[in-house]
Amino acid sequence: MALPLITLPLVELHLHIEGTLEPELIFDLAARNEVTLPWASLDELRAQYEFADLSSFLDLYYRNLDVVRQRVDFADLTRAYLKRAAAGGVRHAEIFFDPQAHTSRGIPLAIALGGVHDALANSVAEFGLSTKLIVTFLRDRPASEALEILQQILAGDVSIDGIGLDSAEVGYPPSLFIEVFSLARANGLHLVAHAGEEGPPAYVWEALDLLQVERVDHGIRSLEDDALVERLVADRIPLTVCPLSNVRLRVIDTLADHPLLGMLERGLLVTINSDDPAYFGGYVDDNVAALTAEFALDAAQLALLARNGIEASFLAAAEKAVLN
Ligand code: ES4
Ligand code: ZN
Repeated sequence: MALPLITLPLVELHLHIEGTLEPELIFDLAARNEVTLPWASLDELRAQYEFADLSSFLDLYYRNLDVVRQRVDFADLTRAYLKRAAAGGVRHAEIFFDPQAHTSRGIPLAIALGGVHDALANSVAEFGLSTKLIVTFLRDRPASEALEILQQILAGDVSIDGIGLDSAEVGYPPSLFIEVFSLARANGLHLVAHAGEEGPPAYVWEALDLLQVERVDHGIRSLEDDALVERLVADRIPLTVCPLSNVRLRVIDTLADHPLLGMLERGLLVTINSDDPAYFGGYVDDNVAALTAEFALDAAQLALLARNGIEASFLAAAEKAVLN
């Protein structure tokens, strides 16, 4: 029997909850919290969404968060993502949350993390979408700060599933975070890191060898190093690839230049994800649709990508079996 032409995404593994803050919600939260925005209209805000590179995007991403202040704001932001993801066919999401994007502007950790947790706690009942929560540390801030926050989280009452590393990559190698990752590992947390997005293959090696990450976020520059590709294939280390992000952050020129097919041919365990969908022009289903149109992906390729997402998740084997 022929497979259905479009296999909807089941799993999303690379999604920054802060990157789901849509322009409309920015205006709503500004009104709720009596924040004066530098933009007179939605169109004026949307005109800012042209990025030269990762750092020009991160400037706007951190700046827009100024409107997210109360526990209910964090819950509303998270609930809006869950609703949209479920509508796009997502059944399980492993969500990144950046504590330092909030603590650094005076929002208590408990407010921010608590609000995200409030929404996640109801996600299965409300949206039929299971979740895991991965706390990501900003690699361009001191590792001592990350360590302190991890210690606070471990002592607190919101349980998390893993840690990761994100923000500006070049100049901030994984080796800076060995102690943070050791503590997380000792506490049974899953480990991931952004590496090989703008940074060199050497950072992917460090993430694997020094941090012992189980997945690499982005990782597309791994293709520059054959020995690294062999290692990733041999160990079945998943790469959480984000095609529309790669285009919008100018990691590649156009979607047609995306190395997805080559990555699959080389046997890499590639998954498709949205990264920061409010900024990069689409949610995970939009990423899959764009790839399908660009590369004429067939049902078998779509099914492989969906299966890869399930395999790469941190779900238990029995939970994976339900999705497969
Ligand atoms: C990010 Cl695309 C990307 N890369 C690194 N850090 C990030 N934080 C949010 N989106
Ligand atoms: Zn990311």
